[in-house]
Amino acid sequence: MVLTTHALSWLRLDSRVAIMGILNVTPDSFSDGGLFLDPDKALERARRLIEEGADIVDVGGESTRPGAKPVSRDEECARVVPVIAAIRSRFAVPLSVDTSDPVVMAEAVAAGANFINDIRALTRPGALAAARDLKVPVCLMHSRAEPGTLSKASKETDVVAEVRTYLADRLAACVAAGLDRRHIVVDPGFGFGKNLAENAALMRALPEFVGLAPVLIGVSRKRMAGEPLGLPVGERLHSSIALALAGVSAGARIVRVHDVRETREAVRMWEWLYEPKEWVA
Ligand code: 9MG
Repeated sequence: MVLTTHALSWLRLDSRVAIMGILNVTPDSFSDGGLFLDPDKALERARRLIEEGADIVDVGGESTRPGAKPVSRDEECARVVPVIAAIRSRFAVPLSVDTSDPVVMAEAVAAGANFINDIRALTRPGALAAARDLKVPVCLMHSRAEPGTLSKASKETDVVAEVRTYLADRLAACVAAGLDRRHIVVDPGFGFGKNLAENAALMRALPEFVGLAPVLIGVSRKRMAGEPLGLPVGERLHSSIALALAGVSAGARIVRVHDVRETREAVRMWEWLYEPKEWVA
């Protein structure tokens, strides 16, 4: 599927919140590692996400959980490219590739991806140029550290100012490099090197980010959805939905989740209440 309309208009973010379904093609992701490494299982997972109403499916081949092993470029391509190609040959759903590597970006887009989700905000060598040349929308996420060291990275700083400044700077770097500003989405990176209090502060301050670009949030099953209530990873559905709705109330327009159907219903109810004129089922 080639999404030719300009910028992100195909996600219709002005009229609804988009649900991004997570497809981890990894052996070691924190909540579903190893479940979808087999391409047939990955395709089945994609089918389910689409049936449940995902507006975009995010395919990733590198785990970002603390302690995760780095993955080589070849291995990352081998994990995500055939899966993206297989989904694209069967479904018209927009597809996102969760990667920081410029070669993986290019191969994924050639296989049918329409969006780049980069937890390193295009800071890897060659990533800015690749995103510019590929001309697909990009999510720039803030992270304080490499995934393997995430939980040790929190600092004694004003996290909101730090993240806002970082995202504004990366946005400016992208525009200076020739990316279309309308192609850019920002994400404060919940959990990425931030402690619980910092994650909470970022959620409360989310309205300060919406002036930069459309905001994407990822809170699904994360530590901040578990630790405050003492919930293990497998029991974080309701708390994840509560956080997703807090984010939507604060202005987030894309929500990255494992549990599409449940989150979508909650978000659509919120829209029915608070954005009735624009509400689309
Ligand atoms: C890949 N990945 C894991 N968590 C994420 C989050 O919070 N945001 C984005 N954009 N990507 C994420």
